[in-house]
Amino acid sequence: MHIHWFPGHMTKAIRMMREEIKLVDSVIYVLDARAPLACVNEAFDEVIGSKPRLYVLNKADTVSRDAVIEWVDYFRSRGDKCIYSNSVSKADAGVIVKNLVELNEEIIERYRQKGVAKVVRAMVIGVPNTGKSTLINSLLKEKRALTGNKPGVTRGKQWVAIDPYIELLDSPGVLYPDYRDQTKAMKLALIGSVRDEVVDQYELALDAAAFFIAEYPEALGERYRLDVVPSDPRALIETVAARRGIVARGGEIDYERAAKAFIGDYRKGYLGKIPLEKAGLR
Ligand SMILES: Nc1nc2c(ncn2[C@@H]2O[C@H](COP(=O)(O)OP(=O)(O)O)[C@@H](O)[C@H]2O)c(=O)[nH]1
Ligand SMILES: [Mg+2]
Repeated sequence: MHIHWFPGHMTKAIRMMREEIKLVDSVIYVLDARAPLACVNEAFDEVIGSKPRLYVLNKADTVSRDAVIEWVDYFRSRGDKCIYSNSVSKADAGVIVKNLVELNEEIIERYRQKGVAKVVRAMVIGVPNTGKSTLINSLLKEKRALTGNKPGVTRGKQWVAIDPYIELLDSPGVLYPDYRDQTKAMKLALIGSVRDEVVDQYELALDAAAFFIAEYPEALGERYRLDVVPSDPRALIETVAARRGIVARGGEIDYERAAKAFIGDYRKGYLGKIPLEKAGLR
């Protein structure tokens, strides 16, 4: 598979971020818990500079508790602040707010000494589809931020006050320009951070199949009721097609549809809580 995708609006988005970062005290850096390192956009480091950042491993419900805790430990061992969240539920909202306040403790205290209650402003950043808007929504009493399961739903500036003293700035997802690392690109495509329209779905399914055959054959065996899991990615896609009755006119296998079904199975969690990256084992 080969993905080359860095459309102009992504470059523009980075430029916009450089301006908007000036308006905030800190950053909430949202990563997909299934592939946290693939979600790291090196271009963000320069944008964030020395502003305090809180990493949030979002979609924590899509991997095992152990896997997400290992990632939290990994980031903390680097000296970074890191928590995890399932933003679809509101269960982790309290932890996020508490950590955001802690992240800004110094500046809050500085203002307090001057007798001023500081309004903390944070920018929520991350590659597309990591759940930035959903996370902001989860902190709100009422739904307001726009969300969608497609990269690029968030456009323009969106300030959201979650209480009188905390304001969050949503941002459009920005992908990094570096597609030399095609493994990273494959993971980003699988978690929906690269638009499906620009990725060959069959090629993506083959890469994903090769990965799952090597790392999680039991999960495949269970999902598709197989005594023997094919060692060949193409054969696995054919098995998926057979199990789902996916045939084109004339009785041929519809590879494109089978590929999409397979990718969909992963995204919907039907293959199980499978991380694409494990801390310490990448
Ligand atoms: N399972 C799960 N899905 C989530 C979570 N957070 C967001 N999503 C889903 O991920 C998709 C993208 O979310 P969105 O907030 O639009 O992502 P954004 O592009 O980063 O703003 C939506 O379908 C959300 O419902 C989460 O914690 N767990
Ligand atoms: Mg969004």
